[in-house]
Amino acid sequence: RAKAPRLGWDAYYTFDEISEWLDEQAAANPNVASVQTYGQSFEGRPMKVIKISTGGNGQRPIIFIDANIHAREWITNAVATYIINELLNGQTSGIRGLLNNFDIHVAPVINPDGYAYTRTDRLWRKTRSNYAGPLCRGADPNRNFGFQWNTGGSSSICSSDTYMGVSAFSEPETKTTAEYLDTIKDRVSAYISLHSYSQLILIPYGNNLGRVPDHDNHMRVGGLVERAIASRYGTQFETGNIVEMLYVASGASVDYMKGTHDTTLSYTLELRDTGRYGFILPPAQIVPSALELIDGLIALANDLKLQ
Ligand code: ING
Ligand code: ZN
Repeated sequence: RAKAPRLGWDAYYTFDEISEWLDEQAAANPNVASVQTYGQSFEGRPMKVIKISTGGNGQRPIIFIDANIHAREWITNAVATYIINELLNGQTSGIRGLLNNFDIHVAPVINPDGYAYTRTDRLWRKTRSNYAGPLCRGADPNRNFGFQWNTGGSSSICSSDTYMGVSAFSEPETKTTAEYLDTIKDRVSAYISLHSYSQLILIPYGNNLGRVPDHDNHMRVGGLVERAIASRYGTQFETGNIVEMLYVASGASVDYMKGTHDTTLSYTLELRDTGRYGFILPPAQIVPSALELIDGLIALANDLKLQ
C-alpha cells in the first residue's frame, strides 16, 4: 500500500495539519480508508472521521474512537493519528487480527476550534461558541451530549470549565458527532473516548445513574486492557466507574453511547501521565503512549470478537 507520511509523532501538529493528513491517508489507501466530513465546528472547521475497513461489505462491527473533545488534551489527537497510521501501514498480527474482525472509525479532533485556540491559550478545554453571550466563550463538549444532560456535575455558569451549554447539543461539535454516531449506532460495538490525563479506564455512567447493567463485563475487559497496556512499558492504568474513580459528570459522549444506543463497551480512557506533566505531555511520550494503547485496543478487540 502507498504511504503518505508527513506526521512524525515527534511533535504535536495543528488542526489544519491533522485535517490535511487525514485526507492524504484516505487518498493513499482508497480501498481501505475514507474520510467523511460530517459537520462543521462553530467557527467553520471540518468535523472529520476516518473510516478504516479491510472488507466485510460494511457489515463488520465498528470500534469508534473520539479524541480531543477537550482542547488541551493534545496527547489524544497524537495517539489517535498514530493509531490510524498503524492501522493503515502496520504489519503486526495484532493489527491484522483487529482489521479482520472490525471496522475502525476514528475522529481525531472533535473540538477543532478549542484545539486551534490552545495555540494561544494552552489550557483551554471547551468549544469556542458564543451562545451564552459575548462575555463567555464555549461549553464543555463532554457535558453537552443529550443523554441525561444537566443531571449533575456540570455547571450552568457559562464561564465555568464544565459549562453544560445553553441546551443539550447546543454545540455543533457535539450535535454533528452524535448525528454521525446515530447513523452507525447498530454497528458500534465499542466506543472509546480519549482524554488525558490520569491513566484510567472509565466505565459509564458519569451522571447519577451510577453503574451500567453490564458493569462487570466492562470491569473484566478493562482488566484485560490494563494488562495489555502494562505489558509494553509497565504503565499502570486503573479501571472503574467514572463517579467512583473521579466525580459526577453528566452529558458525556460515553454516556450518550451507552445510554442512548446501548453500545456493548463504552469507555473513557484517560491517557498518560499521572500528573508530572499533566496536559503538557512531552512529545517524546507520544509514540510510547500510542504503542501501549494499541496493545490495549488489540486486547479489547480480541475479547470483543468472542462476546
Ligand atoms: N476527564 C473527563 C471529563 O470530562 C469524564 C472524565 C469522562 C467524566 C466521562 C464524565 C464522563 O471530565 C477529563 N480529563 O476531561
Ligand atoms: Zn477530557
